[in-house]
Amino acid sequence: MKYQNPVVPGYFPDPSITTDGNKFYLVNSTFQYFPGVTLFESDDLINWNMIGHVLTRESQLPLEHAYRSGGIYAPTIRYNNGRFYMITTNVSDGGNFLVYTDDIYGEWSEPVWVHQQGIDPSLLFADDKCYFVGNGTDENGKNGIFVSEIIPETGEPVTKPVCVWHGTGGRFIEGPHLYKIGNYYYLMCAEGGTEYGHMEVYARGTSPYGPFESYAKNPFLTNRNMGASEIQGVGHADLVQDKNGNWWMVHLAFRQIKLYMQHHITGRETYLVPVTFDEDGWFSAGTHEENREEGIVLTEMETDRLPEIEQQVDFHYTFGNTSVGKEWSYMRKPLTENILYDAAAEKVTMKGTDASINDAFGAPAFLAIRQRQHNGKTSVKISLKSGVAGLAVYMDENYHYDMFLRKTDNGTELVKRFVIGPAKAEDQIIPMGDINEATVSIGIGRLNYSFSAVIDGKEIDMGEAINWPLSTESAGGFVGVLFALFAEPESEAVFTEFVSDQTLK
Ligand code: 6LW
Repeated sequence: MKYQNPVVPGYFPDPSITTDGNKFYLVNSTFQYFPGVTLFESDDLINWNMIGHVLTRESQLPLEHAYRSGGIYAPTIRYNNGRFYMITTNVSDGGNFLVYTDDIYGEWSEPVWVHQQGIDPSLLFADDKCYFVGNGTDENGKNGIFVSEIIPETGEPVTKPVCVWHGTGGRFIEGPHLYKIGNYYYLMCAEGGTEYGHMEVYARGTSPYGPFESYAKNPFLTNRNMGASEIQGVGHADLVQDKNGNWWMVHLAFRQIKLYMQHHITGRETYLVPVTFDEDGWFSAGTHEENREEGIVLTEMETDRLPEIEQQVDFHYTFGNTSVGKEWSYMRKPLTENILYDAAAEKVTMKGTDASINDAFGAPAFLAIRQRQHNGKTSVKISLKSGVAGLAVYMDENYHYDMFLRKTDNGTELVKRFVIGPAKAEDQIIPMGDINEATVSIGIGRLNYSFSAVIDGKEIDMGEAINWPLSTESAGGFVGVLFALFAEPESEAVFTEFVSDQTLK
């Protein structure tokens, strides 16, 4: 059968996977957005149903100091003895910590802080021990992977961290995961940075502390030589075994818009590739088409390891079929008093806070859902009571395109605004007189967004804009584009009739 990559499209980076022997579970990093660490379940590895988030309380997720793409970095999920553990880093507040739960559908524990350097922490449960694995800097200032033993329920160290591997020489060794499979410990990491040179490498040894012998064909998974491929930035992977004994790997990558339009909009996403062990216990991953030594990743993957199953690649979101805490995210803080989400009435009432969507910090009245594909349209009806409220296609506070209503002394107006770094342009202003309501739409294309509105039954075409300024290549950072409902300070509005249709083709 054929399946489509990414298996979780849209900004769902740094995937980590585990299984309780029944289902598969997946987590991703979430940076400055609340709640934190998306959590999915799957029976077949290609269709992922969102359970919700791991970090759902402010006591677990202080994001006050989280700058854009700060906050929660790469998580790891592991299952051991009936208990799930998720370990991650809050780079803006507190560093490395873990939480655990015995009920994957329930609440997770309060944070257990693990006072060790580095990012991308991971756990290995083996032989009744729990190993902490993370990246860091050795005494010579060189990046490497550190391993120590800890007590997971308290975070207490049992042994001192030891630098066990420096990787194969690529920059930014990160995303380490340690496994015990048969008689070997396998240490797998990303190198090359999370951009176009990204790659995955591994080494193995007979002790968790090494010495580790590097696989002869490293990097074993990368698209860095695949200039014409839509998929770029392949790395940061995690292994899992299915019920039939087959091995798989989830990893992050992104979809560039075109061969000569090298930018991406939807952030880093989650991909799936098959993994094969040879008789000497070394593994390879992805496909080896074009006789490449390294494994590569394609948008359409052929496999005989899965039965014929349909895969969900198109998304239809409304206020009725989504919820806050699942598809919708707040900025930094759950603003339940300012943002009333009424699923039954399919409406959201928003009151501004003291923060604007143009601010680098603070918690504006903001509720956002991911852009997951490159075709479709997002629309919402806005009834403005006061101030400024609208719909944005939003990368971060410095890069967003907005369609908003604004009250002025001469009545209400509809504004299309581009915020592109230091340039903030109100591109079109349409006076609405004493009408306070409009449906605004942002169409999604591969290269452009298009803008339109309906005011008093009259359709208005408001043109197109190239999407490049909102891309990661322009804005920087680790997240992807979102569709955000917002109300500015001293504003109030009601949003209804939200529809976001997003399709692969
Ligand atoms: C992640 C690390 C990385 O923790 O970026 O560039 C961080 N690579 O692996 C955020 O995704």
